[in-house]
Amino acid sequence: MGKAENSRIALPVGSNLDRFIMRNQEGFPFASGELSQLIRDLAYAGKVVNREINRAGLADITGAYGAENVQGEAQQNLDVAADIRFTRALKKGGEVAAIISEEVEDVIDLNNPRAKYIVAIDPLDGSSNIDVNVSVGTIFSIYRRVSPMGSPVIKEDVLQPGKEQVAAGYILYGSSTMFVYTTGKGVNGFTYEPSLGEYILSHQDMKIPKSGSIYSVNEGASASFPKEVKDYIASCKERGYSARYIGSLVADFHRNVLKGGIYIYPSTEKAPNGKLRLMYECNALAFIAEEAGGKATDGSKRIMEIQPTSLHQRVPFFVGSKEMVKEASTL
Ligand code: P6P
Repeated sequence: MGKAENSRIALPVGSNLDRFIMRNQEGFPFASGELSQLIRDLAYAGKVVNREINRAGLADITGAYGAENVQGEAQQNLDVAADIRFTRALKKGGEVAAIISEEVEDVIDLNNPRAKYIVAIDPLDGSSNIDVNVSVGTIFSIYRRVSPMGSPVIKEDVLQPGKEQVAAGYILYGSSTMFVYTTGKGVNGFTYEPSLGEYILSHQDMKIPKSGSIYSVNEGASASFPKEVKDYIASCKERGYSARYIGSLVADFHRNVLKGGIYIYPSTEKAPNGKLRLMYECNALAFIAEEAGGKATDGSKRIMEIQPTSLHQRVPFFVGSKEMVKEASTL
């Protein structure tokens, strides 16, 4: 796929995602449509998951599944359901060679000989919030495989630094459901209209304000925060900033993109390397943040420069308005 041209895609707000994807593809002279189809497959699975979340309380699919994921976290029924939906959609779509999922310990090799892409996904982030009707999200990164198509997927295909992403996005299941993504030509947001079954362009060329007055961090863990994080949070309080922490990364991130702000999950006593996972949470949101004019670090270096060493690797995460992340990071 050729280097994306600099032109931003201009479509009237109100266009649907499908038309936008096709217009976006025109900006990649060598594109043959596989990435476009892959994004459609993800968007479709998001519609199915959205429906299941919206009726979770009625269909008795909330609550714990009764098993733990590879992280040792109690899986919620909807974690498992969402993982199945996305895996099935990507397998059927035929564009994906392998998946890295928060819910599955090893790489899911789809044995698809003509697939070019690797997807890293958190099918349902913040799922424990579903039972209390708080927004949750799906986060995904898309990479091109480095080994020849048709050959077995290898470590180098899946452990790629975030700067190699060809696309990334999130689906926010909130008061409305939104599909937000980038292919390296800016960030665009689509609001789902259930009566039409369509995602409609509602937030064109999203930009994070250079600075802001919102900080998102779980201060319950602040006793063991690194000193520079404690000092930064103290400075936010001195400046009268607002503390906003939903406990769902996608929801906190999305609000900070729109209003300006910083989300921090630093290293803590309980999570010495931070809690969030590089491959299917931090890299995707870092790509989006940078494409929207923001910044993402692990507190000292750019998230997308980090060479992953394991599928479920955790890193400290500082993301949001460029000036705020710079100030909070010891760059
Ligand atoms: P804590 C949800 O489990 C999640 O991965 C993110 O969505 C959220 O921001 C964070 O963890 C919340 O973690 O330790 O503050 O409850």
